[in-house]
Amino acid sequence: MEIKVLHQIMDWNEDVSQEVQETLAGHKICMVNVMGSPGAGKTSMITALIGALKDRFRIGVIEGDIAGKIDAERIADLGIPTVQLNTDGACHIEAMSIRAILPELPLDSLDLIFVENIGNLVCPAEFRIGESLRITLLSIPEGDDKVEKYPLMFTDTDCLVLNKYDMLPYFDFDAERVVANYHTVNPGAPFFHVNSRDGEGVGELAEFIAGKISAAFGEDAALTGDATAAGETAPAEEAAPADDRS
Ligand SMILES: Nc1nc2c(ncn2[C@@H]2O[C@H](COP(=O)(O)OP(=O)(O)OP(=O)(O)O)[C@@H](O)[C@H]2O)c(=O)[nH]1
Ligand SMILES: [Mg+2]
Repeated sequence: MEIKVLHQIMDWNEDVSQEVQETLAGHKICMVNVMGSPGAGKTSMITALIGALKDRFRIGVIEGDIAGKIDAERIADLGIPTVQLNTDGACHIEAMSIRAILPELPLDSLDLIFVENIGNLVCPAEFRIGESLRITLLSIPEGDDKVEKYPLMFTDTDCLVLNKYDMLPYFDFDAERVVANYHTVNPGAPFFHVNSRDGEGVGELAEFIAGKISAAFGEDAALTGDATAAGETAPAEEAAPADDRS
């Protein structure tokens, strides 16, 4: 007997993901799905990338957290249009939540949206949310065995950020092992050594993202207007919870 339920849910998410991607393409917006463990430095990296890219692209942020709006407040303090998405227990964001939340952002005034996914090395990799680009963070204190233990997170991504690289001298972390394992599951994929706290390595990562935007929307996708115009108007808002089906 065919078991259909999980298959239908996954297919449906893929359909909505496609719909979200088409909506964003219509607005010439690149959406970046930022994934990694709790505390890996996702918000810190997004903050650093905003600093590196805000003069070239109009940026918005969707902050995914199980509860609270601490991260959204951090980003909104930068003058960036920000929406907090609380999943109320779900361990990942699904495409339908992004579809529901997009109207809360000024889409006509944005070129780039960062989505901070729920801190988790498993579920977020399984659910496309309409993104054009996926970034997986692994921070040095988490250990150098994570690619072997959680391969999908490193297979189904467009780049790996080894964050908290400044911590390398203090941890028994073999970066070459990690990159070798990463390239086993994701041959030739780019990786970056980043310190999100002081900005080291963020410039290279920012150029990678800018290159992807240019490839998708052309060289003139870079900002021609006022980089901060969108950010001056929109406060952090709380949106409806994601469907709890983790
Ligand atoms: N030394 C160092 N600390 C960092 C770096 N990036 C982030 N941190 C610190 O790591 C802690 C967690 O950073 P966050 O950016 O909040 O991590 P997160 O992944 O957004 O965390 P959650 O949203 O809770 O999953 C904070 O104390 C940051 O200051 C880094 O590159 N180097
Ligand atoms: Mg965060």
